[in-house]
Amino acid sequence: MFGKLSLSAIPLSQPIPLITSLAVMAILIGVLVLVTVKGWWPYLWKEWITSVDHKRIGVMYVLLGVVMLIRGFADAIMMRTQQAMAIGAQGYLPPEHYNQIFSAHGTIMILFGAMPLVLGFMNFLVPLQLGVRDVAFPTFNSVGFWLTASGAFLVNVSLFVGEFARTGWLPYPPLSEVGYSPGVGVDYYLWAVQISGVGTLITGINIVTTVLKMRCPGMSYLRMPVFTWTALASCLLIIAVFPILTATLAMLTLDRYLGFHFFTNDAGGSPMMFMNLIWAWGHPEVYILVLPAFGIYSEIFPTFSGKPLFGYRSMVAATLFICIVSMMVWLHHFFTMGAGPAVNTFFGIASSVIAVGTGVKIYNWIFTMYGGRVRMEVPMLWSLGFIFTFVIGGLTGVLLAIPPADFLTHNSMFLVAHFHNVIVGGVVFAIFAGLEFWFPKAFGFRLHEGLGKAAFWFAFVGFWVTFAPLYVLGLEGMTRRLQHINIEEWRPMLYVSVVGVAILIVGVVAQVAQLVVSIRDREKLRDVTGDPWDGRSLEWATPSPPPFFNFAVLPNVEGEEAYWGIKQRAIETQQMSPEPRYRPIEMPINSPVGIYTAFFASVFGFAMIWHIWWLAILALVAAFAGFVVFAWRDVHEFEVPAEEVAQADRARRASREAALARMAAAEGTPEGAGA
Ligand code: HEM
Ligand SMILES: [Cu+2]
Repeated sequence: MFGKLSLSAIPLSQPIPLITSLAVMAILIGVLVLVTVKGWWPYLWKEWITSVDHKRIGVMYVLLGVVMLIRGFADAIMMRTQQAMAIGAQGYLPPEHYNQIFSAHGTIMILFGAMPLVLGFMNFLVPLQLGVRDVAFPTFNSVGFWLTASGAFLVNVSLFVGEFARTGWLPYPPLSEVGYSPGVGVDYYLWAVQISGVGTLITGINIVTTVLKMRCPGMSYLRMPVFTWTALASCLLIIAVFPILTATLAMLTLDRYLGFHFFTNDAGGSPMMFMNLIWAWGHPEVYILVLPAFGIYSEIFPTFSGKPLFGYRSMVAATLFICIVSMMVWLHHFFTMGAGPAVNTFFGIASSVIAVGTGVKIYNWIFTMYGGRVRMEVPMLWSLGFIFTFVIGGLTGVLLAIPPADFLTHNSMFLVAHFHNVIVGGVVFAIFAGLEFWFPKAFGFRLHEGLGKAAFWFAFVGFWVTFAPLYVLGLEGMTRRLQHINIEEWRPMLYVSVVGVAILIVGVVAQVAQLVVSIRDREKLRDVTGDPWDGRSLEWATPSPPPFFNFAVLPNVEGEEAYWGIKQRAIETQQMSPEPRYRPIEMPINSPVGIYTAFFASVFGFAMIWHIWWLAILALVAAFAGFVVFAWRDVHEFEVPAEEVAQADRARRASREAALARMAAAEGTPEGAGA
């Protein structure tokens, strides 16, 4: 009846997961009770859960990512403290638990932390930057988000019921085959990643279609903001490689469930095939994350330097170059596997060539600042921290891409330091820069500046104190994923690294405090203009937060930096363009199909993990039935009357006119006159 599921699946004898489970459940129940008592359900259901508005979906993606980032950070704290305590001793984590933690940490950080954050930025920004009202398939978009949430949910369930994989974040066979991993851990991994992968593919298709088909009048390809370009490149990669992931996981699933032998040496399969397939997805995956991050920096450097981006066209070319070459280097992840010198040389050179494209970008960002009036606000601090950190991460990457050098550093702490340099310095710093930058757009008020600066400095210093010692340890020969350590010489550096984690914790606390304080002081921090940073692209032409239809009348773009041009003209002539003729507009209606599908996808995944076949079949049928019902609906859109559109837009125009008048008044004063 319940397959492999029994009471023994709940970790009653292990205090750490048990206490965590109970605490998380207490918080969850608390939140649910609060929402019920306050009567917030109708609002949440109508405005958020069933919303198909790309901005709301973007915000929910970001929220999911932030929560999972904190969860992954908790794992990181445990790993670093365990290793510091386990020098010539056992430490406090039993081996099988430690192995689950590093597997969950990597999986969560990449697939359920960074990925939703990056997808959230794309969802929120791309339609605004293109001057359109929504993505190409709004309801599909909601399904994509909820499927990602479903995967994240299953990973967290593994903490309470059963176990997680002990294979590392990429489940290499034969370790992940039933023979060596008989439990449900790998199955949790397989179904969680499979379900969220479908969601990611949906979002990828949506963004690519939006960029190719839905730009506002005048928005030619070479006038698109660089963030939108990077979103396009990233989503093209998603469409190219996520199907590989799906197929690979499906093959491993067949191996585990039905005794196929795709990846076992006996009976003719090959574990090397898994390596090739998983990294054919895995390497592009890191570029799926880092390209949009480059896009975020490309918006921030011009804005805070008061200058257009240097070398716009070379930036676009470099983006596309990286997009293509990133698919040709996967084999550098297994140089040591005996492919021979010719193959290794090819992949070594291909890998190093990516650094050329990245170098172009770094120079462009530096030249953007050169001669500009640079404002050192919080997004800019993260961006400068990124340049420093990422350049070093890139250099050590080039080192690893030299096959003979990789024979020494492969699977060592040096590698761990390298990829955290690029992934934290590149992607996570971009996320924090972007959150600070676009927060006022999404919510209508800025974040507290002092706490933002504190958060940056603690995170930056904490990052380096944590990870620089790992380079040293790697060169001293320490391998990754050690549960306990018997070489006394490694002690000092392991201790320094723990100090770094303590500094990072302060940074995280500052970040959370910033949010709390800013919400408390939101009236003081209110952004009335919609353009708090003197921005250059179209999202800053809307009020903060933008109305659900984004633009009352689609903008007409005449040149690169669409909004900057419109703004300069208004300032020169001291007046705005004449009021347009407002028309009624059509907007898509809300739909519960996303949450409905995700609910049954979660049940399906859970049932498959525990071999509860009847429930799996039922849930699968229910999930698809939802789609069929949805496809048959008659009403897709509702009409917003012209009067409502006009009213919203007149309010926006009034606040812009007030801003113009303020600027004109400032012009009269002595300092203003020189500007
Ligand atoms: C900021 C504090 C962080 C710390 C202290 C930390 C710590 C660690 C440690 C110690 C390991 C190696 C475990 C081992 O193999 O011995 C590791 C692995 C990993 N981390 Fe982090 N991490 C942090 C943040 C992140 C972030 C933000 C990401 C991604 C966005 C990330 C992604 C990964 C991945 C993919 C692995 C590889 C896991 C594996 O090979 O199984 N980490 N981390
Ligand atoms: Cu790679």
